[in-house]
Amino acid sequence: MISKTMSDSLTNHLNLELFSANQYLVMSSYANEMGLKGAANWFMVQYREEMLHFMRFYTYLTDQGVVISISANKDVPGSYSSLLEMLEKTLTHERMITSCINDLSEQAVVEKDHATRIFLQWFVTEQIEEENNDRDLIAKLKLVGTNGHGILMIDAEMAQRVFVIPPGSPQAV
Ligand code: OFO
Repeated sequence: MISKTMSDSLTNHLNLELFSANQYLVMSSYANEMGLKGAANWFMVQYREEMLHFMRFYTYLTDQGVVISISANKDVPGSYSSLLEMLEKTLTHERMITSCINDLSEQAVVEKDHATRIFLQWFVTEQIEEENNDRDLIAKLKLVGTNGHGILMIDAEMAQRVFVIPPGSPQAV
C-alpha cells in the first residue's frame, strides 16, 4: 500500500529520470558532432543507465498498483561550448537528482513507508557513484584545459565505458 502523496512524488521523479535520459542522449549526439566519439559513447551509456532508472521507478509503481503518467517533456538543452561544459551541467543535474532522492527518502521515513524507503536505497548509493564519475572527469578536463591532445586522451578513456545491467534490474532497457 502506497499513499497518494508518495505515489505522486515517485511519479514526478520517474519523469525526471526520463528527462535525464533524454538530456544525455542529446549530449551524446552533441559530443559525436564535436568529433568526440568516446564522450558520445560515455553519454550513450549514461542515457541507457537513466532508462534503467526510469524502468526501476516504473516497475516499482506498477507493482504497487499505480498507473503512471508521463508529463510532457520539457525541452532538453541542445547546445554546449565544450565537453567540460557538458560534464559540469551533468554534475549540477546529478546533484539535483541526489537532492530529490534524499527528499523522497525523507518522505518515505515520515510516512513510515518502509517498502519505498528500501526501494530508494539503491538510488542513494547510485548517486554517490554518479557524482564521483562526473567530478573525476571534470578534474581531468580542467587539468588539460584547451589542449587538444589532452582532451583526446580523456575522450579515449570515455570510450572504454561499457553499459552493464546490474543484477535484479527490470527488463526493457
Ligand atoms: Fe543520473 O541518476 Fe538517475 O537516478
